Amino acid sequence: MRRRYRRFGRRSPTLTVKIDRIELRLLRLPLVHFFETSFGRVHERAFILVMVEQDGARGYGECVADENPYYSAETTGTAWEIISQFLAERVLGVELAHPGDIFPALKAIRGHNMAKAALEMAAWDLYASELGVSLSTVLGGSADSIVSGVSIGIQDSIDQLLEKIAIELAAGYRRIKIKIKPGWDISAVERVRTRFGDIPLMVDANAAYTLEDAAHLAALDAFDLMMIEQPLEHDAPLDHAKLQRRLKTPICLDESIHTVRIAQEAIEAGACRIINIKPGRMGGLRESLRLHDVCAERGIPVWHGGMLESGIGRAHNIHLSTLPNFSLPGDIAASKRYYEPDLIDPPIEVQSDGTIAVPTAPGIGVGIVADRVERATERVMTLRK
Ligand code: OSB
Ligand code: MG
Repeated sequence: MRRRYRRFGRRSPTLTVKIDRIELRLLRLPLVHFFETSFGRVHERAFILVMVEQDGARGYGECVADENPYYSAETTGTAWEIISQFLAERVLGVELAHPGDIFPALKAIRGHNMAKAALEMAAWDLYASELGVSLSTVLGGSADSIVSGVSIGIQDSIDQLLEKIAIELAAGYRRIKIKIKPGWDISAVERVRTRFGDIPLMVDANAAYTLEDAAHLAALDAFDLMMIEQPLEHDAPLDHAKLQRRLKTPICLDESIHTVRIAQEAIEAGACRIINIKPGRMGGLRESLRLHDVCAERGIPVWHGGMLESGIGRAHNIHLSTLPNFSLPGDIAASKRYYEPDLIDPPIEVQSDGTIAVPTAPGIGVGIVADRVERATERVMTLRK
């Protein structure tokens, strides 16, 4: 029992979770700079903001599902439907001992992890706020700052990519990740290495290759990359294992990892040596903590991924990243790289040493600017028991 408490966060003997109101908002924010992956280019981000209320206290969670089902099958539309039609009734007015009990309470609903995560994470924020401690404390993390890297999308030219990298290195970021796809891979990496030497560098293919590209991908071994993230399709753990046997460069999985069990099987099969944790992909913070622990036990380092979150989702990510096996820099960068202004004030900033300070105020510990949220809102729904 003790062990369970430690694994799923700090518990209060008196405080319980009993949500009496849920508010969903569909928001849309323009991106400061377009973001291009192997799925295509985006100039704005639509997402659902979930607010949960308990006796007047509030907690917030950001749903990372996008408008389009490209990175994952979930969308803003499916998440809205699943939260309002299936998840809300399983938590509204239901007394649970801890926010870590929400994910199991939603077990009847298969998948839809991003929808589940947004609701669950809002409840964690509320719980930590009510305890008067930061979310990282409730999660069991101890770091007071986290190490930040950047994810740089595909650009119009390699010269532009090099300029962006120069700017981010000057800002202090401790790891550069570039997106790759067929036709924008080996020569881009080669030019980055030629210009910037042995900077901490990795690539993310967002599932753009197949095992038939193994020989081509093996050419990346010459560049001493920290890892190659999700080279093959999301449903191909055994192909990743075959590819890993042909590569020196460690494979990191992102899109493939939706459950702790899939992660265990992927690790056992040799499909990856590193895992990227995104709580949206896992169904929330409880499952992210479990994945973190399973990876730690098996000697698999993890790092925190990003989904172009606003400062609200970003704050959650910072708190989760304080756990000890987050030993590689995450895709958690300053607000101003994404939104100007962000939904929070003060914004999240990166120090010149490439670190981000963990907010110390209760809950996620950031100030949400109500009128910015209001102005970005396209649709609102309130759910009560
Ligand atoms: O694959 O990690 C990814 C953004 C949206 C969807 C998928 C991914 C990403 C990023 C951006 O790489 C990370 C960030 O800066 O938020
Ligand atoms: Mg990725």
